[in-house]
Amino acid sequence: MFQEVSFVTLLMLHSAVQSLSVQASCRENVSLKCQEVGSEFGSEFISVTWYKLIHQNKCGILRWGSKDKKKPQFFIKFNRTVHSDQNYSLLISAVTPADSGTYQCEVGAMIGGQNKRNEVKLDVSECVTPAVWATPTPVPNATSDLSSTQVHELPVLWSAVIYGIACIAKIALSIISVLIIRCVQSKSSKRRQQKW
Ligand SMILES: *[C@@H]1O[C@H](CO)[C@@H](O)[C@H](O)[C@H]1NC(C)=O
Ligand SMILES: *[C@@H]1O[C@H](CO)[C@@H](O)[C@H](O)[C@H]1NC(C)=O
Ligand SMILES: *[C@@H]1O[C@H](CO)[C@@H](O)[C@H](O)[C@H]1NC(C)=O
Ligand SMILES: CC(=O)N[C@H]1CO[C@H](CO)[C@@H](O)[C@@H]1O
Repeated sequence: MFQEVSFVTLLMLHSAVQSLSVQASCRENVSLKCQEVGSEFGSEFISVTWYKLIHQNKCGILRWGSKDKKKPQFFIKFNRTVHSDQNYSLLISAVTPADSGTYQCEVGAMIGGQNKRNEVKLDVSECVTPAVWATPTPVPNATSDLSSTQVHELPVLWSAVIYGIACIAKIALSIISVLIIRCVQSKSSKRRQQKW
């Protein structure tokens, strides 16, 4: 009975993905550790691959293969420049909130062994714009200036509309009056013709 229980817990330990959370601030250089390497397997693995989970899909980043464990190969699809760090760590320099997400390190075992992976959740804090940008124009005054210009712009807009309406009215009036004059003229000329 005891043996069965320990066997079950062992299975659970093996299937569970180790998860680690890493907090980083904007523009920091972050090195994500592949915990599975070196601890249990030693050099008994054939590959180490880093992935990023994007919309539940594993997107390959880089892989150290069996041929050359010193030089990793980079996946072209992953369009963010990263570097390899010591002990199969993933080095992401100058991180931004876009780099936040779940990264997976997968260790390919030798035949007969078991592949292992661990997960690292990276959370990058919001980037604060440098103070240099904020100093030249204090914000409260800028907003009050904006609102005052909006207030000024509204009458200008209205006077333009009214002016436009007045113009159209004038044009319409003159057209109507011209038409009336012509109508009257043609009627009177017809009358004159009838008279003669
Ligand atoms: C991050 O790494 C780059 C070189 O890749 C270095 O120039 C820069 O100073 C590092 N930044 C920090 C905050 O360590
Ligand atoms: C990477 O690709 C995504 C879309 O797949 C795009 O939004 C992003 O701008 C790209 N980044 C770079 C650095 O090319
Ligand atoms: C890499 O692993 C070796 C052996 O486990 C250790 O001595 C060394 O400090 C590690 N290097 C880094 C940068 O973690
Ligand atoms: C020109 C002007 O209105 N300056 C003001 C900007 O706002 C600060 C504080 O909000 C005031 O102290 C300034 O007088």
